[in-house]
Amino acid sequence: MASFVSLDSLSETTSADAMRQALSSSGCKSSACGASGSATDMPTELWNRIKDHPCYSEEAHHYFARMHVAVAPACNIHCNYCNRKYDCANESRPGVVSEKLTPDQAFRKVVTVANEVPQLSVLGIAGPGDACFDWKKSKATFQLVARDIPDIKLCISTNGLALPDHVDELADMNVDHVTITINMVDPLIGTKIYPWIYFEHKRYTGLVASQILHERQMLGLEMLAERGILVKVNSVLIPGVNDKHLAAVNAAVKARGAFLHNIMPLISDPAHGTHFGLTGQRGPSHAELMEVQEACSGGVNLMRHCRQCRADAVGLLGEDRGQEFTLDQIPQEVAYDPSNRATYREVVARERDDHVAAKQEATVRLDATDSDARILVAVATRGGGRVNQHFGHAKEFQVYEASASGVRFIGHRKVEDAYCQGGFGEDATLDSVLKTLEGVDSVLCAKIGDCPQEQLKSAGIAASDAFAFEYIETAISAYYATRYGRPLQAMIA
Ligand code: CLF
Ligand code: SF4
Repeated sequence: MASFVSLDSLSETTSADAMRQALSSSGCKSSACGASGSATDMPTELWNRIKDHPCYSEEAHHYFARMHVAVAPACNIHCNYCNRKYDCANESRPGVVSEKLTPDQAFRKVVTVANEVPQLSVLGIAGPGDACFDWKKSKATFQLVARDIPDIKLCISTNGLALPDHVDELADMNVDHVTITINMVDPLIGTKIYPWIYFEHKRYTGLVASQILHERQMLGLEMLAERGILVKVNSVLIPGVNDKHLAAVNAAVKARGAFLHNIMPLISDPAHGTHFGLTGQRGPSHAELMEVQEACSGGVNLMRHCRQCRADAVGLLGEDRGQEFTLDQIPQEVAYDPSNRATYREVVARERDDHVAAKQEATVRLDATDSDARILVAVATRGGGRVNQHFGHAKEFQVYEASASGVRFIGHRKVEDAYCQGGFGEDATLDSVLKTLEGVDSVLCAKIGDCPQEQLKSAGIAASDAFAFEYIETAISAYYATRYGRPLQAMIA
């Protein structure tokens, strides 16, 4: 259980002090706070700041959407996993290019999306270069949007080199969520990742470059934490380069007040034209990623639901509606209408209360099984925290660990090609789905045909649509109880 910091104790200090106290005395020691936490696990003030942010709260990502605007193309460092033709790979999937926008175009796009996507809660700037180096455009965009949509959360992602120069302005603009990509705290390791940096009108290479970058990242993090701004640290896991080092990164950023640590697998492909891609540097397997996450457990809370989205991503994490909002589809004149978002929030508030009750029931049901079994369950979901997607339509599965002690979110697995193509199942794509599901014991979905169900069974994976449209925790606990517990009827009664 998380240790709890009472609201009374928070009210005796300043907001920033309170937040630091809350982070150091509850969140960061607990596996419940941060990405996987909920209203019952943390101080109310902290929960209110993350509950609608799909990246900072795993629970929120079932309900709320983010959008990125690609207003910041310039960058001041070079990363060996980056090709400057594409978006910043520190926050975005490498190999994708976004349509670059001016602040005015970005503003029109945000208003258009806010009117049409009621789930929208966060505006992020994550490139396509570095949002703090290309500061004027990032700042102008935030100012325009905050003027018309004051309740939208502003979020920024940076490599950290220029960050200390803008911390005060970020605080003044109410930017409450900042991501810094920190891949090392040992500059020697940095030399394998960063060939050069550009700092104070000068280019640096080798150890000096990494030393400067490291110092600026640590300074930026400390300055943000001092001001009570929530900092997420992204680290790109590069096997053989920093895999054994990320636990030290986790400890270092924890000591400086980071709120979350997101360990992202390197995506490396010769077709992306990056140094790592061209020199055969591979990315980690699912198992290697889980091993590093395990090595970091007990430190800063880990984000496990990142989708490595594009610098122009729009929608719930895991879906990308960016192509519906390209510049040619955005009206020249736009006016913000808050009604859709307001109605959606009322509905979500009710749904969330229901969901909390369902989770509590699931915990009781699992506990009653008294079983030693620990299984991985993959869920097909379109959002809302429910098992609500057809097996054949799933482009990703959310993976949970189920045991008598509870249901724990582990991460997601992307599917190269959904099984159902044009209304029919494809054997070729089923092979790739099976590979995606490696190590998973069971699949829960809204519907599955006899044929794929049999093939999954032959591969040792049970599949069921018996819990369609239930909350994920309800479905998993009921499924687990049917396999390992007393008869389901007795559990539910
Ligand atoms: Fe964007 Fe990043 Fe803000 Fe989220 S994304 S700037 S914190 S609003 Fe989220 Fe996308 Fe992962 Fe980033 S899923 S890549 S962590
Ligand atoms: Fe590329 Fe981003 Fe690194 Fe700049 S910070 S080099 S845009 S990955």
